[in-house]
Amino acid sequence: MTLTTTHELPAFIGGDKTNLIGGQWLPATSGNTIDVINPATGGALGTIAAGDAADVDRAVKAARTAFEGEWSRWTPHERRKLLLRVHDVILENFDELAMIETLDMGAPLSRTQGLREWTSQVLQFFASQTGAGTVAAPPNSLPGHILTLRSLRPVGVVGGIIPWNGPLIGLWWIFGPALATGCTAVLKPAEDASLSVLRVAELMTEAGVPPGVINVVTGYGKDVGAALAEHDGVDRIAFTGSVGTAQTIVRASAGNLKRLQMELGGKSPDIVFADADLDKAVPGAAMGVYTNSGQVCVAGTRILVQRPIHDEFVERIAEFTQTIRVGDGLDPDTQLGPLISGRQLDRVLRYIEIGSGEAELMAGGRRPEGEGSGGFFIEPTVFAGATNDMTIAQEEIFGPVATVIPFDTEAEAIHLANATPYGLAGGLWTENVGRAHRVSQAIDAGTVWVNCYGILDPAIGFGGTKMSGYGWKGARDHVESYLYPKAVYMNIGE
Ligand code: TXE
Repeated sequence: MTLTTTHELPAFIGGDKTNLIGGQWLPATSGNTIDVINPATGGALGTIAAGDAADVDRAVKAARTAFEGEWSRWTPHERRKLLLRVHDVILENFDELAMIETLDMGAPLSRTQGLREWTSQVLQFFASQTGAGTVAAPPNSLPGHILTLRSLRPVGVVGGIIPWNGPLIGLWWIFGPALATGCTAVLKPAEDASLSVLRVAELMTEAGVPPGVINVVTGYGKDVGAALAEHDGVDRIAFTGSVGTAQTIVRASAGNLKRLQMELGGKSPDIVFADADLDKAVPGAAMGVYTNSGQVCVAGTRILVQRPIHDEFVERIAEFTQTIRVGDGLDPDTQLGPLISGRQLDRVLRYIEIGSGEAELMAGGRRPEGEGSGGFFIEPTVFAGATNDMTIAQEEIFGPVATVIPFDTEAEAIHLANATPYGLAGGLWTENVGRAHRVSQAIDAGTVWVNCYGILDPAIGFGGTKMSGYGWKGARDHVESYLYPKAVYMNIGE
């Protein structure tokens, strides 16, 4: 494992970061801070503000003032131009953002730099949607003197609560539709990974986003997230995270019946049929689990393999897994960086211990050799000889841990695929187009990949069912969830 320390760090790294509230950068009202830890070294990268309910209240009021002020008169055309300016400024500064993300949450530069094109697409997509609320006079069944006007109005102040596994992706699911529709937003990044969000907010301000339209309050979930979920001035919550926290937010948001979007975890199946092209299916299914060190909501962690190819598949995925380079994300050769935190490392190690008692450990399972950096590294890990009822097959581990489960028939594969409380995603590998169609329809999940895994077009989007939550991310559905329909019936007769 290589650790690189020779990079020139962005000037943004280091020092005490503050919150963006109503266009001003302000420390937490309490004065409290949280240390920012580089997960590859365990070393400090400065501090962020430890906000609380007082900061949330200020930010929500600033967002409300902005929502009701000049911003409400911006035309769709002006908002589109703003989103395109944001697009340009973000892309001009993308190398710096990628570096900040790598230092703050551990994903290798190969991944964070690779988000450039996706970021361009997501911003262009939301820029293309600014007319979504436009007033129309649809045909109706009323007498001719009744003119009906139907429009979609912005819901108001949106509270965004995002996790640490990809803030540079997650923030656009909030800021993008907010700018497209004329909403305003208060975003709470995860306490473990806030830096890229703060830098993006700074750049968005430079690009001309008016004061109060986007606000960022950093801090712990129990302080900032809970206050956002409860605040009567927030009209909608967009949350990505764990099921338990989602349930807390649903309860807390009942006071003013907030609209909710919940994108939660998964235990997604990835089915490899005997007719699959194993040269593609082995690395494809493996990286479907390991990407971002397994800290991906859609990770295909249950690999269901048809019995005739099961043993060969297990052998090959174990071999492939051992070739993956784990290390500091700043090293250009690194494929997998560290986990986000010591807490996450402990969680993954605990699951590996449980898995070792339940199934057969085929590869990985340890902290990498020579690991003495203080970073939170773990080897990618494969378990085989597993059954779908085992803990490692039912619970979201959120680490680079693959569980291989054999099956005999297509019907059994579908049954096993759906035998989980989650329904976020799934995948399958086959050369039979009929089977690809049948099985992709039968998997009870919001998103299914065939002969690939994890690709995502913002114009198409993804989402979940069952305990993976509700509310589509991307596409027109996402934009419309930031709007509410309004009808005006006008008597224009004598
Ligand atoms: O999640 P939390 P954690 C899963 C994954 C992971 C586990 C725990 O299995 O191992 O959850 O991660 C904020 N009110 N996922 O504890 O708590 C918190 O500050 C309002 C899957 O980090 O859900 C952070 O900003 N907000 C998931 C955000 O919620 C609260 C991604 C997510 O944290 C809060 C992350 C509260 N009471 C974890 N408590 C995915 N779907 O990708 C915390 N938060």
